[in-house]
Amino acid sequence: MWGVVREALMPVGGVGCLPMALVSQPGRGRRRDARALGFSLTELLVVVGIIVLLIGILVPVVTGMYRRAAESQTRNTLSAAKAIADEYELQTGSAVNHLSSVTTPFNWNLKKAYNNTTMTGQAVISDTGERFCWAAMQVENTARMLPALGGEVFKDGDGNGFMELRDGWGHKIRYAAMVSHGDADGSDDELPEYPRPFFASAGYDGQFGNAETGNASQPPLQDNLYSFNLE
Ligand SMILES: [Ca+2]
Ligand SMILES: [Ca+2]
Repeated sequence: MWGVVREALMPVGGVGCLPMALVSQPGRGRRRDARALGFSLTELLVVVGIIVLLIGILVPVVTGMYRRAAESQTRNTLSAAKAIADEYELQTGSAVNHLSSVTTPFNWNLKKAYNNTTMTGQAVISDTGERFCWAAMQVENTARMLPALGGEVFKDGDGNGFMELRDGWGHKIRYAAMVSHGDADGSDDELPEYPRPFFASAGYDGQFGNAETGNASQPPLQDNLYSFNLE
């Protein structure tokens, strides 16, 4: 290979400073003409190798940049959500209980999701993040704060009629709070215990681990993000 490169780069032989092409050398001229028609296999392999090397370097860099941006956006959302939860508690005297079932007539959330189409009936909110959003939309101050997070964060991404918060990867953000029997996370045992209401993102993998059982088959907890890390 180096022989090929050296021959291509070295000043060509010939008379004085005249290039080889201008000097009559019938045999070598034919060989160069043939090579000038295209790349040799060796040259192609070198080019392909360089491209593969560049992809190998660039893909992790771009992936890392995307992940850091998503994490940054998620931390901002978690922090903002925590501020909204604090404001809710200030206004109402208690945190949103994430375990109580909320049965409500189809409401603002549903109208918002379905372009103000009027619907009737009852719906039960089972998702903790949707329950928080629904409760916070009933209080004047927090009802203004949630939409201010933007349409990519505060949305009804699953189209079930209830708004939720989404993290930087588009996954639902969970909500947990202390309940009367003293269990911080109740039945949501993939969320850690914590004495104050908090929000949680499952991170880039979109999965929570199992904090209480330590089940080895569950994904690790390390990439999850919690609002209480920000305090
Ligand atoms: Ca929803
Ligand atoms: Ca995770």
